[in-house]
Order: sequence, then structure tokens, then C-alpha cells
Amino acid sequence: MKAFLFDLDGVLVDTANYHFLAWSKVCDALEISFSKIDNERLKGIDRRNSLRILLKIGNKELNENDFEYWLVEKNKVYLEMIKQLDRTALFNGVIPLFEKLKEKNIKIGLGSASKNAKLILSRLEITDYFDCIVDGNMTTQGKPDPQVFLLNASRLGVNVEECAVLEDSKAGIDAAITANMKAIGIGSDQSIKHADVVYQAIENIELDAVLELFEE
Ligand code: B16
Ligand code: MG
Repeated sequence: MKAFLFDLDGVLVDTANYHFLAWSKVCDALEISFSKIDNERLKGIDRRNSLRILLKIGNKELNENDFEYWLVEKNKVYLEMIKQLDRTALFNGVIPLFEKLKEKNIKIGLGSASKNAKLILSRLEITDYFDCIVDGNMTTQGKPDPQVFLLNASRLGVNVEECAVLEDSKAGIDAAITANMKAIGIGSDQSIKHADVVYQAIENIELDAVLELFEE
């Protein structure tokens, strides 16, 4: 493997829960009932498409102005919630894994749907670990489209077969598979079972075993 491409929300940091809480506020205002189970469908999905899914769930329609308004509102609430985010919010095992990858000369990329990704990386103080950062501001197609990961591979100058993607969402695992990359699922949700290998959390990853598996 030449590169490990990390998703952000739900893989490096638990911002997935803040996304859920921020969307819950919007749903309350729009009188849409929205559960944690519904939220699984939003993981990895960009902001605009997330709102589209929520409107479908609630069987509601919004005119263009209101649609834009609620996108901005959701992000305001989300940014307020992550105001206090700092290095301590990083999931256990992230820095040790980054260090091991550096030792092995394996490149580190970010493939996130979030338009807030750079801000979050800087709050977590991990920006410098990345050889390449691709976020929601740089893509035209959201996950499950593979664009975010393909852009990483081309910028890093590595073949897709030599990339492994770490993802907590179905959309992200589907994107990795479509990109012809190896898929490492992070979490316990049934929807990511089709990854090449699944770990409960980053801290459980056994790097040597994973590399061996992918060399086969
Ligand atoms: P933003 P990831 C995704 O990030 C989240 O999983 C998803 O819930 C969110 O809607 C999306 O980013 C857009 O985020 O509103 O910050 O632009 O998992 O791809 O890192
Ligand atoms: Mg994610």
C-alpha cells in the first residue's frame, strides 16, 4: 500500500454526533421526525444532499430560498457546537497510526465530504500529518461517487490499487469500492459490513495484519 486515505467525521473525530444534533434542530423547526437510524443514511453525505434526504423522510418541500436558508442555519448550529473542539477530541489511536504510516513511508490523505474539514483538522492540530487534503469544497460529486478519493490518488501520484480508504459510512465504503481501492470500515454498523475489513475503531487497527491482507 502506498497511501491511506482517511475520512474525517466518524473516523478521526466524533463530529458525526454533532452533525446529527445540528440536523435534529433543523428537523424540529421543519417538523420532520428524524431518528438516529435515519441519521445513518446521512453519514458521509454532503450538506445539500443530506437536506434533500431529510425532506424526503419528512415528505416536505422547500422553495429555493428556504432550502438555502436551512443549509446555512444547519452549518451555523454545527459550527457553534464544534467551537470547543480541540486535540482532545481526536479518537484514540489516530496519532500512533499516523506515526506508523510515516515510518513505513505510506502517504496520508484526507477524503472528506465536509466543507469544514480544514477548520476541524486545524482545531485537532493534525493538518501537518497530511500529504494531501481533499474536502467538500474541492469536489463536484459527493460520496458514494469516488471523486474525493480519486482526486487524492492523482494528487499523491499513486495507483488506486495501492490506496486504502478508512470510512465509517456506507456512502464512503461504496465510494472506495467504486474507486477500486481497498476499504477499511470503522464502526459497528451493518451498513459497512461489505468493506474488505472492519474494525470497531481506529485504535483497534492492526496495521501489519491489514497490510499483509492487502498484499495478498
Ligand atoms: P459539512 P465525512 C461528512 O463528512 C459527514 O459525514 C456528513 O454527515 C456531513 O453532512 C458532510 O460531511 C458535510 O459536512 O456540513 O461540514 O460540509 O464523513 O465525509 O468526513
Ligand atoms: Mg464519515
